[in-house]
Amino acid sequence: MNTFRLQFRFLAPLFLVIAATAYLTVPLVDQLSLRWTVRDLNSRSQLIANTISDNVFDAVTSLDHVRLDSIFNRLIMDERVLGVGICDHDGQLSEKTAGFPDGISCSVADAVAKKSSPTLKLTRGSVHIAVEPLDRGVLSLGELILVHDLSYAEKRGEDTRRYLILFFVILGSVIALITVITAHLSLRGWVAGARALMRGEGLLKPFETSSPELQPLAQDLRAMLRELEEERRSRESPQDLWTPEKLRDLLHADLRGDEVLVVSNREPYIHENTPDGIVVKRPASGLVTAVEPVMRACSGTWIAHGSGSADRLVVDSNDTVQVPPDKPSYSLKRVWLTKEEEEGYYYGFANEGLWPLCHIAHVRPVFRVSDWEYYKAVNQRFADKVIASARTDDPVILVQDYHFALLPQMIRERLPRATIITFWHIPWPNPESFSICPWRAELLRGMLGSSILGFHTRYHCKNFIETVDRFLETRIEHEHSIIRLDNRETLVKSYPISIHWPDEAEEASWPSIEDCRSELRQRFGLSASHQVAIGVDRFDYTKGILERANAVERMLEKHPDMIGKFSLIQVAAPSRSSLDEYRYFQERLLQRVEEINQRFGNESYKPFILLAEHQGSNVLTRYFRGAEACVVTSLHDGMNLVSKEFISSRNDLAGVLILSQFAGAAGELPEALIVNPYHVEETADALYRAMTMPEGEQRERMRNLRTTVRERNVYRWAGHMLQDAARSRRRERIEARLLSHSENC
Ligand code: GDG
Repeated sequence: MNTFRLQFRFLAPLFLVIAATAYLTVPLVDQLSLRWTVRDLNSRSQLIANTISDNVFDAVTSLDHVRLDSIFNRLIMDERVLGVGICDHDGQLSEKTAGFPDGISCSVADAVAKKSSPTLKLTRGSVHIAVEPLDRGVLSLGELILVHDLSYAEKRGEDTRRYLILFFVILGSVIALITVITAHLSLRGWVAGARALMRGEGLLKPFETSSPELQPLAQDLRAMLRELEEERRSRESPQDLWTPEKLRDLLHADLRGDEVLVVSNREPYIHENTPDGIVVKRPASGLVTAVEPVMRACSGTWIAHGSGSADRLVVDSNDTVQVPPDKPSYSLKRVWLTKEEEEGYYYGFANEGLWPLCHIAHVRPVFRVSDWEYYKAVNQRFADKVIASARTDDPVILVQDYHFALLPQMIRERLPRATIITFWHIPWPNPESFSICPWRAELLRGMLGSSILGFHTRYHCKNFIETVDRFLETRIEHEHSIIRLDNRETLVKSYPISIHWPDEAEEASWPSIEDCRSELRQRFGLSASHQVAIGVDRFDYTKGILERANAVERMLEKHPDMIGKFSLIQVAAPSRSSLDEYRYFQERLLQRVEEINQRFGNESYKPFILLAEHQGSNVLTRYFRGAEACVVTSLHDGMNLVSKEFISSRNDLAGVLILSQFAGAAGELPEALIVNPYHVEETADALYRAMTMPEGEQRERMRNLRTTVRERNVYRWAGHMLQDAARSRRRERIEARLLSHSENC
């Protein structure tokens, strides 16, 4: 509306000016054209007179009327010549042609011819009169009168006037049209500029469509925003730690209590039938460890595969159960899968295909068409469940991991206003490795249905962006890590995952370090001074457990004095054991462990103690606290939470972390002993160094490690993602408002 008012204010004076110009110009052009016509007729008349005067003279003097008529008749054959006549010395019209206008006498002709514009208005129209002397030498016969019809000139004037008016009307319309279009475009330009400004992007790029006049302003604002953001982040001092309360506040303030849904394959609580009745189990999963605190804070709905034998027995008619069992604070909605679906989608496509594809662990990915079909179908099933569970049309949906690469796009199609945050918990390979997957484009498109796509490290983000660049037609803003596909944008960003940092009450519930040490040693029949390193992993070939065993062997070779005094206790929680690769790996490890234990051990001593069973989380904490070191030698790992759990358990500031350079955590924890697990020598040396490290050095390293993990805890991980989601929602709301404003205009 405002635009129209603006345009009207500009157009009204414009039309007035054009009308006034037309009003002044038309008569002027009329006069000008008459003057040119008169001048033409003057010369024409003179030319005619000069041409015929001799002949006329001869005809008159010889009284040859026939000849005179013939000359005059030939003249009046010209349609513009109305008549020709001769005035004698007495001022009488002695000769005249037929059609000579009645009202023109010799005196009238003389009078008119003397005027600057020798024209005369008669009843039948205007005429031009020219009077030329008819003489030869000193002899004069009188004057030749030539009368030209001026009606054709009048008609031409009328035409000119009409064309002129038409010209002014067209000119006015064109100017008005240009004004309207320019006004609209410039408004849209400003709107686009404002939008880009709010996105904090685009305006600095010369090829962006935003209006140039906004660019300096945008630069200033962006710089200011960046400073504010940095200031805010730097203000994240230990006093301003991310806590469950802070996360809850964020959800209420920034997301205004918006609906939050989580989707993952693994459920956070598994109900199992046992001889003692139904028991609830917590799975050994980094993902569950990380996401559970978020759900506790926001009381949303978690949708996951119901895999427990008693899962169906405890749900309501909506397949939902309230959890945690001791203090229900959110809903767990279960999706049921058939054995075939689980095998195809989970074991097949996700774990035999995508898992080895994304981890550089030298295990070949297997891609079967049937698995792919199940993967698609199960993703669709979860999408349907999410859509059916959503109470609003713009929920915040947290999609977890490589089991659901297609889900974001499937949800997006039905809930276009949803904010979909997908977190990929495992590494992202380089484009060459990813190209192995026959359905690479479909997977990438599916993931780009997300509003935000999170990885643990910048390196994984870079790999993902390069992969998209290689295989899809998209627009990528490398500066801001934004990928645009089908008019939608996905922010690709790193959010290093972490753990819940224990509070004082939890720490107080832990047994003392001394108790943990002695309990651990007693359990495995070791002496009080026996040195122990601990490893805790799912029994997975990516975790480098075999390389760890090799390092133990090499360390004992190099330092025989350690034989009988050192053991590595390895917890290997069973995982995906039905898959061939996992079985082969487990068999190979058992064999290797057997060899090492035979070589260096005896009846009462084993240098490598393998516990291939799931342990309670409180047991793990005690093991961490009772060991001299924790060994993480993953061949490739998205982040690795075990390293952070070890650090959090060591409030005595003792203990050494040995950490693979190929775990995402290595980037955050440089005070660990960083090793290349493929380098047996280096890992063996690190083991020895850990066992011999002075207490002071352990303290220094551990203090820094603890500060890092405490500050960069899991609430910060979730908080940063949700803050970005809130920011994107605010931006979308403002954009929608601007769009509707510009459309109303
Ligand atoms: C994926 C990524 C990323 C292990 N054994 C037992 C047990 N666990 C717990 C650990 C830890 C979790 O499982 C394992 O987490 P990780 O991070 O080490 O590894 P993944 O399971 O492969 O997790 C990984 C993670 O997702 C999060 O994004 O860090 O890179 O691969 O919490 O303590 N827990 C219990 N008993 C066991 O026997 N209770």
